[in-house]
Amino acid sequence: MSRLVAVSNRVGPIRGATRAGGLAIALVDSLKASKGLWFGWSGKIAEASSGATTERGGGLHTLTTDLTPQEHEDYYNGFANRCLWPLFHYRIDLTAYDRRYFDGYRRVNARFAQTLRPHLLPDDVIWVHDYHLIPFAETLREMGVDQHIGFFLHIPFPSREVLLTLPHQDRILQALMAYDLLGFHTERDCERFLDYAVNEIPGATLAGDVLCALGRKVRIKAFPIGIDAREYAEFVWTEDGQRQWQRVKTALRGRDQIIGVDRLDYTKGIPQRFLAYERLLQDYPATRGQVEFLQVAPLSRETVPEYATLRSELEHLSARINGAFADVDWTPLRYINRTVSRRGLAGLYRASKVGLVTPLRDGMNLVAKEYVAAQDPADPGVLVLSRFAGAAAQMKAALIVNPYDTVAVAEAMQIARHMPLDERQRRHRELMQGLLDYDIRRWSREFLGTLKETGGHGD
Ligand code: GDG
Repeated sequence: MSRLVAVSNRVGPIRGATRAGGLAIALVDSLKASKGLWFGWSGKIAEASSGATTERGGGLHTLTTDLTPQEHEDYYNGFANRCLWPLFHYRIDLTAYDRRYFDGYRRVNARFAQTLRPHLLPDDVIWVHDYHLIPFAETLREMGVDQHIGFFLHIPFPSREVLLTLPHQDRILQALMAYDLLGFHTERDCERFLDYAVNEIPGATLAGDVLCALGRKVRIKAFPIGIDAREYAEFVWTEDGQRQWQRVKTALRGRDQIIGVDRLDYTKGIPQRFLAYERLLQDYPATRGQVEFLQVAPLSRETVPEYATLRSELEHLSARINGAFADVDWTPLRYINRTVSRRGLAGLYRASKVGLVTPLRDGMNLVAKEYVAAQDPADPGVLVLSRFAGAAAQMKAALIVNPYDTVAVAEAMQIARHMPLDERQRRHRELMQGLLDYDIRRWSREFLGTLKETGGHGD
């Protein structure tokens, strides 16, 4: 059995951490099964980048390296989070291209690849994750590494016209061609990538799902990420799950709760969602005093200026809505920046009649899946889901909305609140079946299976 080497910007959190998510769990499973190695940034910033640290424990082998303050600024904050992240989410207006960022991004990727190189074994299968590490394989190939290397993009792949606005986008495309397999969440992402590659690389050809260009062959395939739905449903019954569920039920006193859960990020459409909720209270006066909206939005990327702007916008909007509609015994909108434990979150979902997942763009969106998994099959809540989330391609039994249309989103909240039980059950059954059919373990199994049979496409 070949060994899995997983490469991601952050290694872990592995277990016990409040934010340990499905991805970490899926990787840990596959890593343990193959006695694999997990490599990436330690999460620490140190004045001098001091080689790498190896750790073994709990059946897991990790290799991590620190970033210098300059590397952190250029590679992580700069090119990854102020350039690729907004651009790939269609926010050209927020994309801050800077040549320094791009150089730093390539330098860190090259240094990471050089750090990993001596630890590689001839039969290794290497799985690189996400937009931080696009050029990683290119350096490995330059150093003669010919093992199977796959890449999975967790965020959307944008349309060709959007990508062409990025200076040096051809370097990104060239870097992607160093892999054997490129995985995306949806068929639409694959199509957008192929449209871009076939039209922008002279001489590129496509045979089935294999792209031939620049002397290499790369397979392109969709692998929609899932969750462990069975385990997630159990979270409701844990101590934390029960505690949060009961707290909310007591506080609600029979009112309907609508819930939103997102990292505080401008891609998630939180201001538009607040406006849609305001619209609900305006257009349907009977909802006043009868519904509460809970938005959990833990802070993220706080050192990136666009996130600070979003934070103050949301503080302003939430104050405006509560100021206009609150009563002495009713707070229409509860907006919290605190991180809730993973199990506690399941209790909050369970206590909510409506799950409002309305990103402006999203690779997949796991909150949509978690909300469904946490529902009571006998009396389930209703998922209202943005058509621009990758999840919408799979979760067709949700109420699909356009997040920019605040009137329609307000209307969907009303439809969800008043949906008859048999329709809620039917939709929930269909959604849950989808989650069970294609869960997180199948996602990693299929990606790795495809990668192993795909290798050797290089020149
Ligand atoms: C990227 C892509 C793609 C949120 N608040 C709390 C908390 N969370 C957890 C959720 C969920 C996760 O964070 C968020 O996952 P998403 O999928 O919604 O979004 P991103 O973080 O942007 O992830 C995305 C994903 O990668 C996987 O490929 O789906 O499209 O953007 O699990 O529950 N967890 C806890 N407390 C919180 O307060 N414990």
